Amino acid sequence: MNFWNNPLWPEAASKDAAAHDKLFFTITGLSVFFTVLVCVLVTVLAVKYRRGTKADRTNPIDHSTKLEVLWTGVPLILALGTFVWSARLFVENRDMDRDAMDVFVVGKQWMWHLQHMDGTRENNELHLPVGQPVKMTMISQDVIHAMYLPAFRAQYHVVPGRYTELQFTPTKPGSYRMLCAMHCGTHHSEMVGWVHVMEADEFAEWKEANGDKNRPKAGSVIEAGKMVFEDKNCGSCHTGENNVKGPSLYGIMGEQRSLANGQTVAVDNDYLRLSIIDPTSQIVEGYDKTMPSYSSLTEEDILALNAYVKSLGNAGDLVPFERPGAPVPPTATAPDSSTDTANRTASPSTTQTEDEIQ
Ligand code: HEC
Ligand SMILES: [Cu+2]
Repeated sequence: MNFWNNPLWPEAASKDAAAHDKLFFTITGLSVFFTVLVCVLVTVLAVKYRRGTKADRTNPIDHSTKLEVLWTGVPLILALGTFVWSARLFVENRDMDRDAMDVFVVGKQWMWHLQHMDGTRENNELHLPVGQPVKMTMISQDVIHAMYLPAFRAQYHVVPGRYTELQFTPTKPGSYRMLCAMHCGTHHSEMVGWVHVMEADEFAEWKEANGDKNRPKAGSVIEAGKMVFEDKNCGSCHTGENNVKGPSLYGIMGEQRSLANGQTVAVDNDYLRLSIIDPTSQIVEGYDKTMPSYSSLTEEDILALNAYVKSLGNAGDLVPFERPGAPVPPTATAPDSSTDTANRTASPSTTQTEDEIQ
């Protein structure tokens, strides 16, 4: 399946591809239409009124409100229409699907490094089951790259120092190009790979056959994170409860944090990453600058640590053990669980109010 032989158009192999193609063709069509219209008018009028022709030059029109409204109004409506259309597609596509299958991506000069949540690693290749929404969490180890999957009409920058996300749903089995769309150095053009979309049972077989070969000893990403956590002795300060040495990391993913400087921030992958490599940048309220910096950890170790922290009592996820001292969650009775979760995880040493949590 090599679409280089057909340079005009890559295959449409994702859920959003058709909608994006429609928009793309509409914008291209409009541009071609107006370009041709203006070119033809310029040529015809230039020829007709060139010096020396006998064209009728009596009563030259110097103003026509009707014409002006027409040539301002029509393009305005068309432009606003395409704006609303594309903005809606964009917002829909950037609204991340929480139930999507997670894939971690690290870009580096000049290769793509991909990891499935069960720990299976791949380089410049990614195997996916058909019909399954996929969410990539991506970061670069060096310069700016861009994950570009033309057949899925998906592209997003992969930058050092912060996570970006990309989601798509492959709809057709086959092999499709994975490219880097950001000029990232000498061998940028070689930073290419393949996405292999397979039927669900084939994918399961592939996992079975290749999992062991590619899987690190630690097993899943969460287990790998746990290994780093134990290796670096994070647990000497972070236990299941807030204590004098450090705050509990249980259930913090997705919650709000009050900082010593009075700010409130949301705990997400970026916050966790910063807390680990540069702890003094954001001090949790009630604590001092006692956590050492772990800036020497690799991006992969940090991604694994994040996955591990997220697994610690995040509602609906893997819960290794009950948070000590946590009140029994009112699962059956409380349909509006947002404040309950916040209350459960609000730490005794910080003074979060209901307002801050919102
Ligand atoms: C010497 C004790 C100590 C060690 C060891 C330590 N931390 Fe911390 N950690 C703290 C303290 C104190 C804070 C709160 C102050 C701050 O934000 O820096 C904190 C905050 C954090 C936060 C932000 C938590 C929140 O509630 O918002 C994260 C995430 C974190 N640590 C992860 C780690 C990881 C991962 C490791 C191991 C690689 C680690 N820590 C090792 C003491 C420690
Ligand atoms: Cu690149």
